[in-house]
Amino acid sequence: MLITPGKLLSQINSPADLKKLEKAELVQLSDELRQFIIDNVSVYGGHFGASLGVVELTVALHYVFNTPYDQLIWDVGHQAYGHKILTGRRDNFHSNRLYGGLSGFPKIKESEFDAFGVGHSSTSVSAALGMAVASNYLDQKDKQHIAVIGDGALTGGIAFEGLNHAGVSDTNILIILNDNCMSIDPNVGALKDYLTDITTSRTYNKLKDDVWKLLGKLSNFGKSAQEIVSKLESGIKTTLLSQSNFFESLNLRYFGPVDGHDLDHLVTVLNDLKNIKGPKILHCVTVKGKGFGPAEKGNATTWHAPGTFDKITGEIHKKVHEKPQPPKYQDVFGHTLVELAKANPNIVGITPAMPSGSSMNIMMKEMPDRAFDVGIAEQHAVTFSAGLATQGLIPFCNIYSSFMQRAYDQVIHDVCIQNLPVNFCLDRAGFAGADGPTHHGAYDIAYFRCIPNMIIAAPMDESQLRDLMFTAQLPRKGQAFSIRYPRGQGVLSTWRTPMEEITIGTGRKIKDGEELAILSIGHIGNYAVQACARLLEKGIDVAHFDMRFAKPLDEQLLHEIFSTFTKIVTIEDGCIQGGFGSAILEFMSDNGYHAQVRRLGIPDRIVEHGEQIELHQECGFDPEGIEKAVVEMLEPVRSQ
Ligand SMILES: Cc1ncc(C[n+]2csc(CCOP(=O)(O)OP(=O)(O)O)c2C)c(N)n1
Repeated sequence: MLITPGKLLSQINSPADLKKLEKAELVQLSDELRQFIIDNVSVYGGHFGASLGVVELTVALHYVFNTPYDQLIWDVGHQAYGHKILTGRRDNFHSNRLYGGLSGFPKIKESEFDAFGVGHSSTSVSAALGMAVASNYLDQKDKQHIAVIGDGALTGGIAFEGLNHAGVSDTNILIILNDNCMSIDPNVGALKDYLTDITTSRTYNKLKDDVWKLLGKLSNFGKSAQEIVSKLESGIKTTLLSQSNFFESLNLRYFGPVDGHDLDHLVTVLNDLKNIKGPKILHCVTVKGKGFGPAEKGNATTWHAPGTFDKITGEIHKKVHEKPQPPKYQDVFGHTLVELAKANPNIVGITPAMPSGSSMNIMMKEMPDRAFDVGIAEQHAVTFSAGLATQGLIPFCNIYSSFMQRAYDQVIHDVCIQNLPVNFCLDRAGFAGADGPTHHGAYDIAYFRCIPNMIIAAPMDESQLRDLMFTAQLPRKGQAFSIRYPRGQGVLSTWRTPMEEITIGTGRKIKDGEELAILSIGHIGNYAVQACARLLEKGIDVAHFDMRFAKPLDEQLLHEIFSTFTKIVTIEDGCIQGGFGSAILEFMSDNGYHAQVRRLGIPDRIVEHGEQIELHQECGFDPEGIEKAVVEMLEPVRSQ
């Protein structure tokens, strides 16, 4: 279904067209842009509230700055739909996040207007600063570099590292703080409180207003503008010694707060800031979901990425199923953690800014003093968990597989070297789906497998997830325990199964067979079950083992397997290089077995976005792909 853009928006094929509009027309354009986003997302799904919140900012930025020469970097990038639509991707926007379609995030190879690829948060300041330093070096001193970062993304450590460096740089960098008091869930931490304080402080804002009044006249001052700003600033600093500004103390000129929906004012302010050299920050206050009643007034977390909905009533479409559906893995995690925590007072939960996404919110609600949202701070989440473990607590630190990449050193240095029994639950392991390569949980088996003192497990169903979590909270000798599971539903119709211990490093036989053995790990093993059934219909009877652990491997079971089979297929929803299949190859080689091993999994290339099943098919490890691989391996034998 093609969505028709409004009258003005239909004329905008690039920011150059936007610049032809009168300033007075920009409000109408913003309304049309907002409506176009609503029309599209209500039908096709995707991120929503964040893009609506920056409509005016997006229009103003492209109106004032000379993109793509000026570099505009959106932090995380889930709010960049308006940017995509204004930069030549309007007519293709209905393909957003679909297989083969536009990416849901800015991406260098998608458009020259996407200055930097994003998806993981808090990178914009560092990237913009790198570009700004390069521009100085390349003598492009007129070039502007703008990072748009949310108050949520600002809680990430790398953002602070960027600010710290930016403050001592002589660069044309403008950081726009898009402050809507929300992360996906309500934002957390002392910085959030500080931002609220600074937004509501009367004294501070009165003085800042004075600066604004003068700034409006800056163009008349020419070169002396800089001097005037400096004077005013030092005046403010002296007056507000007791209430010093965090950003200014880092040597960043702080402007604002301004109303991020007042387009006219935004255009004026951005034009003024263009003339002020040096690193600076503009604090914009916006409303997530702005302009769409149900999102603006409703639950901002729900409207972060609501799925499809009725754009008139705001009713979110729910899929209707004839049969009861299996629960989502994340919910099984959330409920099971509470169940375990009720029985074991030492259990605590940690999430870096994903209470809803990981279902840690269930524990946060039931046991607020034992479950922590630490902000978008994966590194901190891991080391904080390590600290908790030193005192005998049993942390369950839930981090999406791809976000765990951020905390690799912390896992090695703070957890594994110190033999601390921290439990990691890695949600969204395997293909994330529509979020694409930045969010695929492809690497965790490989990157954890080489770390000593690390146990790596993956459940094939919800009941196993519970058993693994139960096992993980039992006393053990100082190893980390990683349990990975995918986005979406499990396979059982009920999740509240009785829990029992699984001996660490043991697999299980799912099915006997003759000619070949399939070795799977995790939920993807269910595809192997389907493939075995299809093969059986063709008269091919292969064995299937659910290995459950990639580390330690079930060596006893593997000895049996390699003594019986000379053809092995391994399957994992993770990278082939260095992953579970590689572990099997190592076992084979180390023990002097000779078998033909075919490894199925995520290949050594970047796999783009799409439905999970589409990506499994592309990579050849959907049930049909597995069947094909088995048939190919058996072919020479069978045709003899
Ligand atoms: C490293 C990392 N951790 C977690 C996320 C998941 N995530 C995506 S958007 C978001 C909230 C961002 O909040 P903010 O920057 O304030 O933007 P808003 O959505 O409020 O506009 C989070 C936690 C991520 N993208 N990257």
